[in-house]
Amino acid sequence: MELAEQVISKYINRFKSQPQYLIRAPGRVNLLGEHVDYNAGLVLPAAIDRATYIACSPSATPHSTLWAVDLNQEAFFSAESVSAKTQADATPLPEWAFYPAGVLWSLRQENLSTPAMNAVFSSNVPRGAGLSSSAAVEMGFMLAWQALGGWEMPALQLALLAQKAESQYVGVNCGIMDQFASACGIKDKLLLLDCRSLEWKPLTLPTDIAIVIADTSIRRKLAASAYNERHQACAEAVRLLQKSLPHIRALRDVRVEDFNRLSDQLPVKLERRARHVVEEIERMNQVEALLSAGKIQEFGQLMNQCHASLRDLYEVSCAELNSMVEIAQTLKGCYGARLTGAGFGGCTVNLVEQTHAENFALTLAETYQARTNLQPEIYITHAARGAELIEI
Ligand code: NG1
Repeated sequence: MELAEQVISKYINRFKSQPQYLIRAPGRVNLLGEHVDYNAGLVLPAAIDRATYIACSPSATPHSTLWAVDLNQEAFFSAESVSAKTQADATPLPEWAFYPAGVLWSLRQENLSTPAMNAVFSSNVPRGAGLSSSAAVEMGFMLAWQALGGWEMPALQLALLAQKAESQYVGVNCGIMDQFASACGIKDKLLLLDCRSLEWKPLTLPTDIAIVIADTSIRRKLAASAYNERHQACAEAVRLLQKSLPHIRALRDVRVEDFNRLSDQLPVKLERRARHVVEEIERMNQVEALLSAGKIQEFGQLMNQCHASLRDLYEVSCAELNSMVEIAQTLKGCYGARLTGAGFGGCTVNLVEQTHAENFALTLAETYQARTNLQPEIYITHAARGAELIEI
């Protein structure tokens, strides 16, 4: 049974009625522009064909009741209780409930109507794998409360409110990329987003190129604190560079030549972190021209350079991600391979010639398993539409 049908049938069993709404909100994969969204740079994500599905209806109780099918846990909370980060009976919110509770908190700050709901949800975006399972949950509940509250807001505005939930309520000081991609995805398109102006445009990959996701099966540990630490390092680098470049507001504003000239003003570790960002933003400046001209080989080279930089300078890779990338880069038909998302475990993204994609996936899985003794999951993905209400 499809996941959408499963959540509907579980809803009917649990709440003894038909759900009023069904929502689908996708995860995302990022092709290039990693760890630059919170440095005001450009990113290139696509929504993917894996998503969170939510079946929901208004509730007659004063609190919302949510069943997370994948964890087989329920939480119940109200607008008042989430302000105190608790459930309606004052017990602590379970960790997974911070995402929907954060959405409720963020919407209440805007004084938007957020009626209590009964909801059942499930996701096939792997958790902690760099594919934005959290943004999928957040965007799903954004749409749920939008439908139940009877108000409407542009998708990008919803994404900004979801980002606020993640950074100020959940406590991961993230950029806008994930929520944007989940909200604004377009079928078969990559999304080139300027994280400063929030202007964006769809870009097309040639039809004979496949996007292959390879899940190392390693899940992140302590990723939130390491992520926040990288964020702080970038802010600190800006502060130090401002002594020579007073006009800069973010690492986006530092040109590679200026950085090279001034890099010895930064402590060694901070220099490596900032160099990744400055050079990655420079790589991103080439993307539109390369993709418009169909120069996939050159684009793939940028992906490979990005991985090396995340591994050696930003230090967010791990042995398993490096193995997956090294193997992929030797295989026939592979233009580029790199870790995707925050890193510290999770998935790689690979651009592969369509005719070689099946073989690529098979050989990559076999070789990775032989080398690491771990069972990876490898799949060919397609850029998908963003979060939406589905007719039931
Ligand atoms: P993932 O991999 O989904 O955790 C994180 C951030 C993004 C972005 C990337 C790195 C969250 C929720 N999202 O993505 O904003 O900074 O890392 O490019 O932490």
